[in-house]
Amino acid sequence: MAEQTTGAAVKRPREEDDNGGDMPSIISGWFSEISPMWPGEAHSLKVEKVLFEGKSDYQKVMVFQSATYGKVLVLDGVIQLTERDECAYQEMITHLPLCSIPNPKKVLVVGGGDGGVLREVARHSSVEHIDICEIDKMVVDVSKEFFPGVAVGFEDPRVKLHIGDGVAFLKAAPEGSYDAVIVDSSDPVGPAQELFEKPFFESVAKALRPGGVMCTQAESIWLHMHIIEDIVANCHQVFKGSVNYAWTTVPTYPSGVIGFMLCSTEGPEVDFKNPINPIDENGNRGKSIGPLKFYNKEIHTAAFSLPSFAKKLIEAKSAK
Ligand code: SPM
Repeated sequence: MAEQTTGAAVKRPREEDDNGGDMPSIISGWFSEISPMWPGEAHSLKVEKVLFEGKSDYQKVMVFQSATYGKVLVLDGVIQLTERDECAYQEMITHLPLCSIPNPKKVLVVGGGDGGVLREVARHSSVEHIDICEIDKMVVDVSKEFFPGVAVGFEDPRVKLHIGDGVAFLKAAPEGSYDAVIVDSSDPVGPAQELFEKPFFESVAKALRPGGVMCTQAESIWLHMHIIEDIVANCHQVFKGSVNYAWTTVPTYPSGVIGFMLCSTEGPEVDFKNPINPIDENGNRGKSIGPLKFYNKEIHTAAFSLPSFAKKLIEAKSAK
C-alpha cells in the first residue's frame, strides 16, 4: 500500500462546541453513546478496559474492550465500529454498490480510515486500484494497532492511502475516473458534515464514469428521516441514473439500523436491487480475510425494501 499526504489536509480542526463527546461517556464501567443527534436515548456497553484515548486535530478518539462486542472504536463519543458487528456495515456499504456493476476496476473510498471497507473492496478481483482519502491519520494508526482484522484492508497492494480532506480530494479528481465511490463517513456533525451536502455529491458525480456508482452512509430511518429526505432530494438533483435507499442492521449503532444512499450517474443502467456481479471470495490478493459474514445476494435485494413510513417519505422526495 502506498501512502501520501494530500496538500488538502487543512480542514478546520473541530471547534470546542462541536459534538466532541465532552460529556463523560463512561460512567460506573458502562460506555453510553450520548449525543444531541439522538436525544433522549443512549445505547450502553459494559467496558472491561479503556485501551486508548487521544485527541487528533479533528476529533476525540477512544478504543475500549467491551464485555460483549469485542473492541470498540469511538470518535467524538460515537461508536464507529465494534469487532462483533462491523461486518454488517462494511460488507453492505461495499458490496451493495460493487455487486451492482460489472467489473469495477477503480474505486475511491472517502473516510473509512479503519480499513474495513478496503478489506471488502479487496474481495473483488476485477478491482485494479483503490484510493482512500481519510482526513484523520490517528484513525488509521489506531485501527492498525487495535483492529488488525479490520485494518488488514490497508495491506492490499492495490490500495493507495491519501491523508487529507475528501471534499478537496474529489474536487481535484479527474473527471469520469472512478467506477465506484464509497463514502464511509461518521455522522454529519464535525469533520464529516460536508460529506452530506449537495456540492459534495456534485463532485462525486463528476468523478464517476457514466453508469458509475456511489454508496454513502445515510443514517437511520428511526432517527434521521429529515437528513435522509435532504440527501434523497439532493441526490435526485445530482445523479441522473438511479437513486435508491437501502438499510441494514448494526446492533451497536443508534436505533440498531443504518442506511445507505446508492446512486448512479447517467450511462449504462444500474439496477441496484438485482446484483449482477457476485463476489469472488478468493478475489482478494492480500492476506487471507476469511469468508463473508453478513452479505449475500438475498440480503442485497432485501435491503431495498423499506418500512411504509420511510418508503412514503423517500418516495415523496423522489417525485420529480
Ligand atoms: N468503517 C466504519 C466506520 C463507520 N462509519 C459510520 C459510522 C456511523 C456512526 N453513527 C451512526 C449513527 C446513525 N444515525
